[in-house]
Amino acid sequence: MLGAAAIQTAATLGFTRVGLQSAQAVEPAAVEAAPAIVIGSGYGGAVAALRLGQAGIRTVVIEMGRLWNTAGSDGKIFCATASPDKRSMWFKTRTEAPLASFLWLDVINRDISPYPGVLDRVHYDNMSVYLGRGVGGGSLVNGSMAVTPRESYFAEQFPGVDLAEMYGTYFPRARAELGVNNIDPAWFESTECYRYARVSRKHAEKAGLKTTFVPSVYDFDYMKREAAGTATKSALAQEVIYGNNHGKRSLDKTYLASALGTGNVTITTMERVRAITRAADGTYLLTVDRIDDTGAVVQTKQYRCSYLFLGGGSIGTTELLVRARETGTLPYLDASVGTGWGTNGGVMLGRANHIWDTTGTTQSTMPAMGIDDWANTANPVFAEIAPMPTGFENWASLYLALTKNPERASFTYDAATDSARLGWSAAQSAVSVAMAKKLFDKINAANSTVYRSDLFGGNKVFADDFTYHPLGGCVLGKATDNYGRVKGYSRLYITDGSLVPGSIGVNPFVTITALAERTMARVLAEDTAP
Ligand code: FAE
Repeated sequence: MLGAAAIQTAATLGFTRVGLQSAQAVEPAAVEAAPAIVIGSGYGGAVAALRLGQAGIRTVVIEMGRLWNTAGSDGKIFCATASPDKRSMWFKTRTEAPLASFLWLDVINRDISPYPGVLDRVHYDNMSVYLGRGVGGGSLVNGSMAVTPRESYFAEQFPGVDLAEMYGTYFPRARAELGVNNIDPAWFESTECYRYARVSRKHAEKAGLKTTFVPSVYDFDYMKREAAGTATKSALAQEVIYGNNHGKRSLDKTYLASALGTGNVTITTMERVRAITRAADGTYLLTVDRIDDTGAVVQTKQYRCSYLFLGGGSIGTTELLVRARETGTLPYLDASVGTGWGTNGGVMLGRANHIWDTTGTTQSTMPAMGIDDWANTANPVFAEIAPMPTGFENWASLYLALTKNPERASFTYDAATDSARLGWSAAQSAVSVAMAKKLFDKINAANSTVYRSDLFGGNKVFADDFTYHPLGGCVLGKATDNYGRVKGYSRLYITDGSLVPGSIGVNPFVTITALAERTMARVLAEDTAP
């Protein structure tokens, strides 16, 4: 448990904006209760927690991962990417890094012992999904790229959302709270750690393409000190997908720290919500499995609340609601729950550089530049220039291309495993690959370069079987109203990436955060108890 406030029984709860009169009469002793519960502590959950706490509403956040605040025997909270140990991945026996090989050699992944590590890779047919686990969700493992989507594409994806309000109020609010900062362009031009990005820019420009700087929630001043040798290295020490020990403004340092600071928010960890039902009095009852470091369920608990906020992410929230609808615990959920899922059109690929185009032995793990060809209506692509921080010169340029892939998939409930199955096909990934290939064929042609085929296992050139950006499943305006209120149930809300209809054209966490801010502003203003 975190925070100043312990969870209290409903009989002793005090409320300011949200009432709970009906719930107080029927409190079984074994049920822990709060006026509001938030499931998950990623972007959507963290925004909900802060705004509920500031409104004076006692709130419990339930997170299935750990709190990452204790150093291991090496003195570090997170393990090194180059020598990952059990802290790296969520109950795996071997790491499953996105870059699976180098020069076709299996030198990247390591055997590890199963443990509630920080990065998960969830496997479905034809697609696997990387997710952050722990207090802070995806913010613990992501690349910090804090991109606001183009207004025109946001409008296409969210036709019911007021653009002036989004771009005038909620995006700026999200960026401020997340601590978004920009790289000093002069430093970018001179530092060794972004040589790789400058090389990729040169190659893109030779093909007539534009590049753009990308804002970040990694503290660029800290990174400068890393480069100068006056701060402990993190982005410059290959740290990213298994956690950053320094420099990153992850949610535990921003939204969640502020939420705890209100004194009204408590976070429980290593507790996984399994089922949601609605009691006759209108409160929500959650069945929650408490797990230990081996993954064993050591206790099954019940929580109850009047207001339930779902922040388990595209995968977590969608699975909970698909299960609830199909097992009949929330039978009135809309038929669109479980639909509208996409990968943000993402494909990873590498290019082989000429011997004179060195990308450097020290590469910042935090991308700071992208190739922006989204305005090309024939083939819209935004490609982040990604690092490949091997610690030695590898003559590779790596990219995560986000394409305007219109393909969407649905989840179905599998009773045998009590889980949601994703119906994504290889042909749906091929659409993203074709778009990425068009752009990078052009870059290769202009620079007389070729693709790398040694990085993703076999001779795979385009890594199209995993995503960092699972989006959708409970799309805004379909599974919910226009503000994230779940259709069919009152006082049930979604604030996470499941609202985004499969694609947003840029890295998604700023959008998820801003939409959550918009939902919370509306809900706190309107959904008060009688
Ligand atoms: P998320 O952050 O995934 O949080 C969900 C939380 O809920 C997690 O902590 C879960 O453990 C927890 N949870 C789920 N189910 C349950 C349950 N049943 N019971 C209790 N707890 C539960 O969701 N995005 C960017 O914008 N820029 C980047 O540079 C970037 N890089 C990325 C790099 C990597 C390696 C990865 C994996 C992702 C990256 N992303 C990036 C994506 C971004 O992190 C992701 O879109 C957001 O984290 C999604 O936010 P949500 O709030 O939807």
